[in-house]
Amino acid sequence: SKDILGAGTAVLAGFALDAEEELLASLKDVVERSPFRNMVTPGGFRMSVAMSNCGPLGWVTDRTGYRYDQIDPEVNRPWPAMPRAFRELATAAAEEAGFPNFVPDACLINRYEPGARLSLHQDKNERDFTQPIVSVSLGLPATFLFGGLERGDKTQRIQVIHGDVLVWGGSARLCYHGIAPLKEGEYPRLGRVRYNLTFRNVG
Ligand code: MD3
Ligand code: FE
Repeated sequence: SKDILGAGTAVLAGFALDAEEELLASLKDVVERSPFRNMVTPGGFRMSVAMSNCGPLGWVTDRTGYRYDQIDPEVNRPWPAMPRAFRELATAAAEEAGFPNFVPDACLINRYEPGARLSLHQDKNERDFTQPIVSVSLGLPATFLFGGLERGDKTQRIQVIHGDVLVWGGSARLCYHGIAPLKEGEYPRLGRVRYNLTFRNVG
């Protein structure tokens, strides 16, 4: 299952399971300081996915556009430091996928409740597209939509579950992708929620 999406991508099933306790404790610490919020897109829509960030740079959107910012605009402070357990998991996963020099400087934390979705988009706010993106799924399962370089290209559907880590590099890096509306459900200990950690080198 490691290369089904093309060179530079990897599906690392269960890769986060050994670190799950530390990851969940660290996630709680981060969102105590920079709480989840539903941001507004440049077009004026409130996102159904609630977001926070940790690390030197955080992804934000508002009526003026998308950007990476050192400051959490909700609390007017820098984003919380990236927890060691987060950083170590991301670098280990990248290395496993063939990116031994990945140094994440941004971690976007997405929270999905049933019905929340992320429509098809490309990630183009980073400087160096040769750097991979590492994604960690926790909690409820989700259907990941993975398309091509054009919005209209046909999409593959990939199921991701708690503990899965996906690495997106190489030719997949600029492909359209999204998350189908989260199905109703309950994950032991976490409840009606999916979290996704997205690690990037933004530069
Ligand atoms: C494939 N988040 O935050 S992460 C995002 O599960 C985002 O919350 C999704 O897309 C989530 O931008 C998916 C995985 C991901 C991230 C970037 C990609 C997959 C990607 C870039 C290219 C191709
Ligand atoms: Fe994305």
